[in-house]
Amino acid sequence: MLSEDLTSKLNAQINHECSSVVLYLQMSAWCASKGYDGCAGFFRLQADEEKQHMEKLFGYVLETGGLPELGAIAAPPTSWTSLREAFQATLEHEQAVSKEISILVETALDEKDFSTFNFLQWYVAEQHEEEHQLHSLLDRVDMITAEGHGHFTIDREISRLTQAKRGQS
Ligand code: OFO
Repeated sequence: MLSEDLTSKLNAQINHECSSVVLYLQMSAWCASKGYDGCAGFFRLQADEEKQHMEKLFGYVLETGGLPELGAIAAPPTSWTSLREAFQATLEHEQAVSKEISILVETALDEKDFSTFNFLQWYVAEQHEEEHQLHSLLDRVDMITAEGHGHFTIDREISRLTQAKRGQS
């Protein structure tokens, strides 16, 4: 059985994952409206993955006798000044999610709830991978910008990366 505190923290995380879905869908829409179709595809895929993260948590709360509770989600920003700004915002968003996951892990450990601790390890690994991917993506964006090839090349690069990611899943 989940404690009341963990149930409420896991429910908060379900909502955070929903916020990620909404944010990345909006980013995808902004990219598409600018003609950055490669990046639009990348953010659509990110949104799909966040939905899976949300469903995993939803299922776990249910399985452990809790009641998943969905709350209000704040509207995301609708535009960014550049692709770099959108990717920087994505990295910062994921860093905030990593902190939320760490608090969950800490709570599970404090309560000696090893089942939840074990369940959360998947999220710890996922956050590591997402932050790593975004750091290397921002490095590529900076390299390309420095070389003066601009957004067209960035978009093509992101499109390749998205195809590779699709191939892995
Ligand atoms: Fe992007 O992360 Fe979910 O958990």
